[in-house]
Amino acid sequence: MKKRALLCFLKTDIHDHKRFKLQLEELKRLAISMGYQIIETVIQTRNKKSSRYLLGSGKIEEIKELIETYDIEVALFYNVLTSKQNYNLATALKCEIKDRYDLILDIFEQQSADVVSKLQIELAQELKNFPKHKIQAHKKYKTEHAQFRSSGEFAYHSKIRAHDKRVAKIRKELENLKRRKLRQIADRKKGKLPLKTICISGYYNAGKTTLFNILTGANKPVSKEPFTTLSSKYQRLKRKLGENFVLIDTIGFVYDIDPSLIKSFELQILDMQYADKVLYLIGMDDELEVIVTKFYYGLDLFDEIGIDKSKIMVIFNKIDLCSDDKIIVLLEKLEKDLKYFPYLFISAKTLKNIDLLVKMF
Ligand SMILES: Nc1nc2c(ncn2[C@@H]2O[C@H](COP(=O)(O)OP(=O)(O)OP(=O)(O)O)[C@@H](O)[C@H]2O)c(=O)[nH]1
Ligand SMILES: [Mg+2]
Repeated sequence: MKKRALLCFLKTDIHDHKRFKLQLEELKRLAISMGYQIIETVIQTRNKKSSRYLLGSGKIEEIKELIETYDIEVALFYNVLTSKQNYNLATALKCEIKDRYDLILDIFEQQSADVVSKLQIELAQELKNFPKHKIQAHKKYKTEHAQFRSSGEFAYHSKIRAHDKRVAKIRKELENLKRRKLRQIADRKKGKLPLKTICISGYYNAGKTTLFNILTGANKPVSKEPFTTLSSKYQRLKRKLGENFVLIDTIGFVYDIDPSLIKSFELQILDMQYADKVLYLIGMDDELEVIVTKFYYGLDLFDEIGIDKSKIMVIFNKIDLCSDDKIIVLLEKLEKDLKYFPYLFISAKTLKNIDLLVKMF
């Protein structure tokens, strides 16, 4: 049975329509991919967030009614909530509360199969959820009967200690894995014939793994679902296409992701930082305005995670799904910024321009 969900969104910029549309679409896509049944969507436009509930108290009353009428089990907020807001909302609405950050972490958790991703996700969850659990535990032991207070207090402090211990342990394990990865990166550059690394990067669903598979002969999983690939995959370029290249397929990003969330994938970021070239793959199946918005956001994200612009190649994929006119209009819209990058239009499905792409390596 699918969980019945209500989507909630606080829109703080009255004049913005484009970004908002994309943000809401993205929230719906993520919620559906996590198996929620979306029953209703509540949007409030006001320029100030309420520190108590994020949304105004009138809106909260409205949401309460919707939850009762439609038997809603979870309220999914686009906006990232503070621990206090989360606690207040859960108390007032009496249903499960999740924000976009939690939702993305849930998808990551569902998709993760390898040790590195699991550790990184667990650490991000510990750091995100702990302040919320702390508030809950604190309220609980304060409201318990006085004579039980000391035992409640003990449980509370032992929980904090367990959290700190677990976080320290994960950090140490990740640090070891990071050192091992840096050694592997250095080894690739050392040999007689140093290997050049090409990292395929970009939004989820852009076709990164599809491209990786055709360039290397691998058979890694491909799907329309968000974050099919989490941990990095490495494989040599097919021999007939060229010598001494290693391709890397890695985690995709999502529009408007919290930078701290993408930074939790430190090991995958190392792959992008140390690659000789980064292919910034963009799907041409989105609407034109969405492609433009995503293009600029992606560039900012590369900047944020320390990827040198000089090694980025912009690759527009899925041209089998779009008209020539769309390509012409897109080029006009991006003209002023695209000129700083080598770029190409390809189709990883029909193999259009794949030979030209390899020549650009
Ligand atoms: N029509 C068309 N579909 C494509 C093309 N490239 C990829 N796809 C499809 O797009 C979807 C996503 O492809 P993936 O290769 O899994 O995308 P990804 O970028 O690796 O996604 P994540 O691993 O989730 O980050 C799949 O359904 C592919 O079959 C293309 O050139 N044309
Ligand atoms: Mg993939």
